[in-house]
Amino acid sequence: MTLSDNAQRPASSVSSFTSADFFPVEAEAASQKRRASAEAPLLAAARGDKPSRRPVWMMRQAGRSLPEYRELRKDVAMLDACFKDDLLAEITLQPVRRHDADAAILFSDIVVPLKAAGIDLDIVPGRGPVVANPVRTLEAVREMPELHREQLAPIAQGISHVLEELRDDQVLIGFAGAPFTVASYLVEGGPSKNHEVTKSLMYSEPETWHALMRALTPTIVRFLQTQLEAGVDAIQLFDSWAGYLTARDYREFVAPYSAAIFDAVRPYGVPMIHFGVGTGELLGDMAVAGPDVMGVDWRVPMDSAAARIRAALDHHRPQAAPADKITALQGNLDPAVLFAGDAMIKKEVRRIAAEADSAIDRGLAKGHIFNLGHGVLPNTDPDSITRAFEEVHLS
Ligand code: 1CP
Repeated sequence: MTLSDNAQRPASSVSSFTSADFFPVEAEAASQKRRASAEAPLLAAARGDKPSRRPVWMMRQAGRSLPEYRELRKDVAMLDACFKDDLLAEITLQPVRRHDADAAILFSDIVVPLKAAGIDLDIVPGRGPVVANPVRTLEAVREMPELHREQLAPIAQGISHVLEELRDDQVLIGFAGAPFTVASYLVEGGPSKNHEVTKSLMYSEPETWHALMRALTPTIVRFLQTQLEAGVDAIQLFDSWAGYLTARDYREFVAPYSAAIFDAVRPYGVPMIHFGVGTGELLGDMAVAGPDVMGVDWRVPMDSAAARIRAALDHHRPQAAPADKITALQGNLDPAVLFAGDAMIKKEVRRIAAEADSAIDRGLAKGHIFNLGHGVLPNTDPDSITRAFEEVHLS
């Protein structure tokens, strides 16, 4: 099976992947590598048990704001750092040591599996991922290379270094970009404000769009499988830019592929988190795709988010047990609040904790993992981040 075989399948078979599209599932072997205790606060909160303290980590906690990160990266390009096992492990661990985080997020990027497969792209400082030859035709989709296990060997190696140092109450979160968000970089050729080239391809050439999504899905699953088999304790699927879509378009052009990814990864038995920016209108549909934990951006209060998720799952799974009609919640401090001083940080942490607890008490959510409502902003003072972590642990 090659990616071009995938791309040639008719668009009507959107979500019907076979096991041959992915690596063989090695769930047993993967579970032996994991070492976080089942009592780790993040795992307890994701399952719906009472954690020993409110777990917290921050998207983009690795890199960016930390002087020790800038020092390590001084002479190393971003993508080179992602493929050096020692370096990626050290960068992953820096924020955990500094802030007493309940989770490490693997230092990598959503374009790493594309780079590993041989697609010509770079991460340009101050800009983001830039693709040499944007993918906008069926021919270009068919030429996309397949991802092989050995191309990700340094990442698997880096994960085993991280696991050696984490405490057993701290989890390692692996991640991937969801097909829509990854496709947006491939189609636009780089970061985009409005995603107009991507949307125009979706609307005017749906066959090409579905072929691209079909081609990307196995690459993303394989990237996650590699991380899971190396021992990550949880995964997050970032659909950062899905909030640019209407719910109708999301359902038709995106959801089947994100759902196929959750289906493929579920046998590994780890918590699966889903997040996108500005996705208040999509929370229900994103939850229906199958995650255990829904990341909430800062624009929607946690209790409203929980009610939206619960309503969508109730509608979609009328016969399911009550516990399968809710998810855990992750979020949702506005990253800008970290610039606003200790009093405001404390006030907002308490408000968010109370809103999440109210949703849990009312049976609308399983648990709460504290996070930002998007990533740490580059100029954030690391001490403000530490204080926010302390405040969450007191809440
Ligand atoms: O030189 C540098 O330091 C580059 C900045 C940087 C960093 C630190 C980039 C370029 N990527 C990363 C690491 C990264 N990327 C992580 C690691 C760990 C952590 O979270 O602490 C993660 C999870 C990502 C994921 C990622 N990359 C996303 C999804 C999350 C999100 O923020 O929405 C996206 C959209 C990207 C693309 C990307 N990579 C880098 C940048 C600047 C961007 C965004 C560009 C844009 O605005 O479109």
